[in-house]
Amino acid sequence: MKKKSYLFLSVVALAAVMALSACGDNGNNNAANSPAATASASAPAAGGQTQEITLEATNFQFSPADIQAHVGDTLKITLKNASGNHGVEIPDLGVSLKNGESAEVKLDKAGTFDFNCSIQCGSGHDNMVGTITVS
Ligand SMILES: [Cu+2]
Repeated sequence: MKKKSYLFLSVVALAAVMALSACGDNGNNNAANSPAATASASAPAAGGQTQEITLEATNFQFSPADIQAHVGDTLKITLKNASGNHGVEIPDLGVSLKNGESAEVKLDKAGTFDFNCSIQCGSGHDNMVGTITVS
């Protein structure tokens, strides 16, 4: 009976020892040179903020016409007619405002909510639209 199995085990053991010792090499440690994390300059992405928005209506547009918000935010919207006579309605959010009126809406779902002028104000009435994007 040959003792091949003992020989095999010895080779394996030797290989294992060599592999372990190879890990002893100390690589360059550049942690000290790492730049400090740059301060976050952007607004927090999480919802829960209250945004006060004065929607200014002129002949014939709203400003701002593109409103961005996050789920969980509350929008306080006030309509202000700067020229002409306009109203605003946001059908999907159940909001309808006349000049000088305000409404507070809690945004509890993501989506795109269109708003439009609610008073037949003239030739550009159909152009008076905007969007609230909630993400
Ligand atoms: Cu109108």
